[in-house]
Amino acid sequence: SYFTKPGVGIGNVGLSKEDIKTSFLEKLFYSLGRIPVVATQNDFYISLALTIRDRVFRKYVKSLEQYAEEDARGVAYLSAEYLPGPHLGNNLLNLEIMEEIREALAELSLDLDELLNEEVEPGLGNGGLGRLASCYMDSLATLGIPSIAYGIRYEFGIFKQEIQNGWQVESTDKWLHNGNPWEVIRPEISFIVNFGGHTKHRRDDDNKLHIEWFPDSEIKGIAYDTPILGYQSTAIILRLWKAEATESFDFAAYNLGDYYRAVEKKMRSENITKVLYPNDENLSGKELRLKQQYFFVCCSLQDIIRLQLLQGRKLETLHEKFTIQLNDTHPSIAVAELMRLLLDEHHLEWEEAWKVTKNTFAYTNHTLLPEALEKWPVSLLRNLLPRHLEIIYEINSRFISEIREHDFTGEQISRMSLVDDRGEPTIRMAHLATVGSYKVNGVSALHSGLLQEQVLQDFAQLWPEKFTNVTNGVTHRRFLALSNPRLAALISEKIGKDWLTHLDKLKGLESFADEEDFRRKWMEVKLHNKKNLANHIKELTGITINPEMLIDVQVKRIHEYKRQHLKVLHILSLYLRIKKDKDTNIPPTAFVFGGKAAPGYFMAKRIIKLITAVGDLINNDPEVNEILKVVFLPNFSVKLAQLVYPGADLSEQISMAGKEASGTGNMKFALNGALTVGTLDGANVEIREEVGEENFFLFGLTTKEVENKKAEGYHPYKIYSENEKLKRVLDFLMSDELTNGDPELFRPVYDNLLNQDPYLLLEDYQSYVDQMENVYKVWQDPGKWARMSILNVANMGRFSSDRSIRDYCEKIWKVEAVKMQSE
Ligand code: 26Y
Repeated sequence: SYFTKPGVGIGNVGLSKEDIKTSFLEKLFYSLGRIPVVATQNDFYISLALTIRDRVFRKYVKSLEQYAEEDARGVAYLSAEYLPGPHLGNNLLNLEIMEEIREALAELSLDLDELLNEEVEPGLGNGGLGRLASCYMDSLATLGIPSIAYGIRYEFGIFKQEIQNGWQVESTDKWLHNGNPWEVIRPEISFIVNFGGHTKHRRDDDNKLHIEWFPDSEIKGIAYDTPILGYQSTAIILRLWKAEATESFDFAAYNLGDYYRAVEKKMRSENITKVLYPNDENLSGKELRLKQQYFFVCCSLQDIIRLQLLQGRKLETLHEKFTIQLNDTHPSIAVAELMRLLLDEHHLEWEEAWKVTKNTFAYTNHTLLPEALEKWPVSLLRNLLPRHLEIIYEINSRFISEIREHDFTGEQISRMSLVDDRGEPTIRMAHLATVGSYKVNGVSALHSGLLQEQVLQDFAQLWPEKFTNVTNGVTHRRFLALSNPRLAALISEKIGKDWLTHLDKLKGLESFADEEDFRRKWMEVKLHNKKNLANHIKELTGITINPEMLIDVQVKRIHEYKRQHLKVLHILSLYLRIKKDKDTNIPPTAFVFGGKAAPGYFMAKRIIKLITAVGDLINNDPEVNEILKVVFLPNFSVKLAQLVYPGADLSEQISMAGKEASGTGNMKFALNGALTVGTLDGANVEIREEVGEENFFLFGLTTKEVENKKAEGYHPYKIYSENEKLKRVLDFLMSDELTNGDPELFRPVYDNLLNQDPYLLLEDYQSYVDQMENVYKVWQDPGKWARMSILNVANMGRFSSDRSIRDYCEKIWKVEAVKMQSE
């Protein structure tokens, strides 16, 4: 081992307070050229980050050695999005040196919390899907699963959200502005990616067909590696690709002397990794987005092939050494690209190449929403990736011949085809991913069931054994141990620290749920976290909330199916009860919202304006603002999330049943002792099963009932006219008090709800309002609330991403953990 050679690879990377202090000052001096008296907080942060990165890399090299020694089978995770959150705190937690570092810094008159606050997080994703990928990296590393994660190094991540005059205003996220101490550029790991042009088919003397692609442009992808450390254990690499122009292309292709045009071309090719598309679950068929997808897939597959060949193995056995997980359809062009690489570059026969391909990939579906299912126009593919289009056609024609042999109707066959030619011909990427994979999974029990009954039902009939479920999970290390240290300490005091690696152990808390003293301590921790949240709310919005209030939170992307506006209707009903009915029976509540709207999503942006308008009205009305407060927290992020979940009493999970594939925020809230009010949607169903129905506030139609309601003809206007209280609330949306005399302001919301209401807000309204009354009844019994909160946490074991990753390993990947030998 490299580590056992005397004096080699060791360096000063000890974990003691003194070792760290020395390294930290050395980094400041030698890597930044600074001495403490002139250094900025950011200089100190960078020095600390570099100090810690050394320790993390040491763990990484060590794990790599072990994987190589065991010749282990491994996972490559392909995702267009990652939301890792701040690295520093998590790495300190996982190295178990938080307190030593705090002391070391204090001895240098520095404050760890201030340095932690300097970090700008990589916002390389939109929401749930990107955060899930990062939770899975945490668990892959912790469990010691040989793995590598690939993605795109967007120069600008998800936009920064500000609220101006109540509206969302977007600006660019310059996350690399102060440099990024966590990544290492790997100039030697770089690949060429081609685009455009045409193909030529020719037969050789043996009548063997040779196909050659003559692209008309090329771009280089360069690897940037960020180590992700697991708890007490190994590290894995997040490898993100940045696009650069190739030398040969930008200059040789142009007339000598035409320097500026050459440079312009160079800039254009570097555009590919400039910015993350800020749409989630809402398609915009942009050419650049397809270029991004192909770019990162092409680099990643070449890298995987490089690793396979480096180990002296043949490509015919690629699927034995690697499994490649597709995080939604965003990387699904990989199916065609792997075929191209095997056929055209490495000269395998079709049958052999197809066998390898379909035994290598597995596909996770994250949505049933038709508007989020990717379809690429054939014309676009023909221009950008002509060879891939040919391959897709060939896969399709062989697939269709195969299903013709089964009892499928003509209608089913055209439904299953990879090509949708009703209207402008498009390629259905979910079908490509399904045909090209050995396993397909949904992300909660309900969602996986619906996937097999709806979107992919014909495929499930054809290949029932291909379909499975892996319920999502979250890393309880970041979202409990790191972000809620007081609750973590209280838990460890009662049941020890095993829960950090075995979340099931939380079950041990159940027996303390009736202990008076434990309940008191539990609620003291919650109150402390609520004060902390209230302070941040004050700082970010200027709004004062009393920490004793019930803190009722909905944080997630803004989308009509998630029904933030249903929450607004409830708030308005309370407001009107206070103002009009002089009702004094409403417990003081702070309603907290957060989340971004896709910049082009009209309704979502209106909903933000609605929330802030209701907030302005309520927060400034002395008759109401002692009882109700409404806050919109701008720029929701992982960093903010870590502050919000610990301070929440109530978690809003109120999507229309059948629409939220899983949800993961629901798990993070419950893990921090918030109670849930929610529908039977996504993972809510399983959370309720685990915590017990008596510890969950359920309301609304079930998926089946939603289907029936829609089938029989849904008439929201009828509900409006028959429910007087609801009518009063809805009409208030058009009132001058709320709209300041602009009747158009919320008319789109009003009209939509009265006439279409595709997500059944009016249908579920009464049931929601009634269940909220029940919430208030329990809230007024603090002992009961505390008990329910403890029981929720005690039963969250199943929702650790460690369990999800173990499920993936067993049900899908057939990959095993590698045991680390101590140094
Ligand atoms: C195609 C493009 C417009 C697109 C871009 C991003 C489509 C979808 C997305 C992101 C989807 C997403 O975040 N889905 C969420 O995945 C979570 C993790 O599985 C689920 O918990 C959550 O219910 C689902 O909405």
